[in-house]
Amino acid sequence: MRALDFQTLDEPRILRSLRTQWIGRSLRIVDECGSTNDVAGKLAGEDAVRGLVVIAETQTAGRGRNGREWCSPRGGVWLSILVRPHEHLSSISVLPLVGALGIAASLSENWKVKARVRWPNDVMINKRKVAGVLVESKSKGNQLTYAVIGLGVNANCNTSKIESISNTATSLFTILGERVNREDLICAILLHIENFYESLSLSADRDILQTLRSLDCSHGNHVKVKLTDREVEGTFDDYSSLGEVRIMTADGFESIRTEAVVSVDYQSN
Ligand code: BT5
Repeated sequence: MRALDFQTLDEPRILRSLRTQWIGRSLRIVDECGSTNDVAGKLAGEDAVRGLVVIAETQTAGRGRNGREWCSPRGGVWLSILVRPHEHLSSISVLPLVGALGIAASLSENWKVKARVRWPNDVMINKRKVAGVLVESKSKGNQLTYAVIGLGVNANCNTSKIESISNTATSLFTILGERVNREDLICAILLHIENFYESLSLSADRDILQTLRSLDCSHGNHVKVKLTDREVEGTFDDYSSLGEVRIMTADGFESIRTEAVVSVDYQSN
């Protein structure tokens, strides 16, 4: 395994390689921040354009869902995308899957690793978490003002050295045995996410669902899903739509809307 190398990200190099129309065309790279989601949210309130991407070399207070900690050492890819979904998105609950799918598709196509989406917001390789997605949003009345899609990808970091996640996480560096070019990785992920996002606005959810099923690893797993008002236990069956899944329980199939999910505990993954 080659040594880890923390060459810093270069904005002009990213912009030269980027093939997107609007995601990442406005780019802010910082060395360190608390959370890129907070920086993007603050800029959103200052009229930043949709598609703004904020990237940090390291985060001091990276977070996951429900206030869980997200370890963000140097060498990873920690970024947030600002989107301003209009009428075409009845619910932003599909955005974590769009983020996870964008990451899994990039890793599978461009780096030939078997990266799989684990509902609702994880990307797994060899049953270990290589990436996670955190979507946060702001509304005015019942009108969504903006959403921030936060992506954390363990690129060139050594997760086995971080005690809290050493048994559950992995990194591309660990899997491939060499470091990846993070600028290429960022460009590939942003392009995939833009394409999936555009498909949403064209109501081509069916196409995304098909890709999702081909890159999913949730099916067949025993899950305990904590919802806002109850808990559902059973076997993950399938996605009914991008925002809804079916769980086979002891009493038959139960449909769950992703927006009602507080946490998912995978018992046999
Ligand atoms: C997530 O939450 O997976 C969402 C992670 C989103 C991180 C990005 S980085 C850029 C942006 N800015 C932020 O502050 N956040 C976003 P969740 O499903 O709740 O998973 C959190 C759990 O994953 C933790 O409780 C740990 O067990 C585990 N974990 C923490 N750091 C990890 C890492 N680097 N790799 C793999 N697993 C990790």
